[in-house]
Amino acid sequence: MRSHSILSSFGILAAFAATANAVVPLYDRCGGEGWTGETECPEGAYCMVLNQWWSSCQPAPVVPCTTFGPYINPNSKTDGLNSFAVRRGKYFGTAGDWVYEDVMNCSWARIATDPSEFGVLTPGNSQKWDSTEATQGVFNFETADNITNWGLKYGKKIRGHTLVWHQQLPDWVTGGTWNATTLKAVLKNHVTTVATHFKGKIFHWDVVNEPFNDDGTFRNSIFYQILGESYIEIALRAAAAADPAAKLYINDYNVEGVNAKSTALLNLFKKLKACGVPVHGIGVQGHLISGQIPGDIEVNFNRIVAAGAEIYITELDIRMVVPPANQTAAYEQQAAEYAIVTKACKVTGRCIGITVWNFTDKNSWIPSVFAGQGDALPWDKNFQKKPAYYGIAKTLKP
Ligand code: 9MR
Repeated sequence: MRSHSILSSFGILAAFAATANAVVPLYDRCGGEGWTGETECPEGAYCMVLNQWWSSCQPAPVVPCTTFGPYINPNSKTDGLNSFAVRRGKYFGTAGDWVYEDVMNCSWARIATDPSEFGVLTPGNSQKWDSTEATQGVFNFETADNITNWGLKYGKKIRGHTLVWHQQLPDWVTGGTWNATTLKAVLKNHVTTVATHFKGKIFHWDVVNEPFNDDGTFRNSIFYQILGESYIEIALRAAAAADPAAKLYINDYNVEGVNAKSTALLNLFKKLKACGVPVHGIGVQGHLISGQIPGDIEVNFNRIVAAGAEIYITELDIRMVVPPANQTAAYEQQAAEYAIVTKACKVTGRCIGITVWNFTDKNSWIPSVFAGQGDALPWDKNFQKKPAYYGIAKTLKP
C-alpha cells in the first residue's frame, strides 16, 4: 500500500534497520500483471516496476530518478494529454510528491516529467501546514522546496496546495487555546510566510481548501469556530500581499454539478469579489464515483464563469468498486466519464485546466480511504494507459 510519509531527510541506512514488519523481502517480487501476493516492501525500499509483469522490492534511491526522455515538445502536433490541452489554451497536470513512490520511482518520474502528458504539478502533501509549520513559528520547507523545484526544473507550472485547510493541521493549531486576535495572527503569519517563501514559483494557490459541508453550511473548522467566515478573507488578503502574481483559488469537493455546496462556494466567491477581496478562481476537485457523474457539470461551470471566476479541475479521479465484475465494461464506462468531465473543461472558456490526483492507480489515495474502491486514474498499477486515458485524450485532441 502507498505510504504517505514524506521524506524529510535521506536517512536510508537508518530506515533499513527497521525491516521487522517487512512483508516482501528486499529484491523479491511485489507486483506485476497477475500478481496476487503481498505488495508491501520493507521500509527504505519500494516496489519498483521492472516491466508489465514483474515488480520487485528495491532499495529506495536517495535521489529522484533522472533517466527520462527523449520527450516531445508539448506544442507540437503529437499525442499527450498536456500537448492536446496546450493546443486548446489549457493545461493538463498531475499531483505528485517527494516520496519514494513518485519522484524516486523511475517508472513514475518518466511519465510525470513528460511535457506532452503533464504541464502542471501539484505537490500532494508537502506544502500543507503540518509539513511547513509543524511547530508554531518554525517553518521547514525542505520537502516542499524539493518537490516544487523538481517540478519547475522539468518545466511544470506549480499549483500550490494548500494554505488553509481543516486537515493535516498540527496539533498545536487544532488543540490550541485561541481567541480571534491570536488565531488571526497565526493564520496570517502562516499564509504570509509560506506564500512569500514560494513567491514567483506558484501559478495558482489553493488558498482555502474545503470550506463547506455538503449542505452548503460552513465547515466548523478551528478557523471557522474562532474567526467565522472572516478567516477566508484573512487568508486571501495575506496570500495576495505575499505573492501578487499567483491566481488565488477557493477549492472544494462535491462541487462539480449544481447543488447546495457548489452554490455556497459560488456565493462565497461573489461575496468576496463584491467586497474587493482578492480571489480569482474556483477549484473543483473532481473526486468522482463511476456511475454517479453529475449531469449538469457544464451548467455549473457556466454559472461559475458568469460570476467572473476562472475554474480549474484540481484533483480529478473517478473511483469504482474493485475488482470490477467486468473490467472491460467498467473501464469503458470510466473512460466515457472522464470524457464528460474533460469536455466540460474544454467547452468552458475560462476553465484553465485539469489535474489528476496522481496519474497511476498504484499511487492513488483512494484504496486507503475508501476500502474496496480504486482504479480511479488514467494509468493502471503497471503504468499502462487505461481506456480512461484515451477518453481524456480523444476529447482534448484538437
Ligand atoms: O493525497 C493526499 C493524501 O496523500 C493525504 O493522505 C490526504 C490527507 O487528508 O490528503 C490527500 O489529498 C487531499 C487533498 O489535499 C484535498 N482534497 C482531498 C484529497 C484526498 O484526500
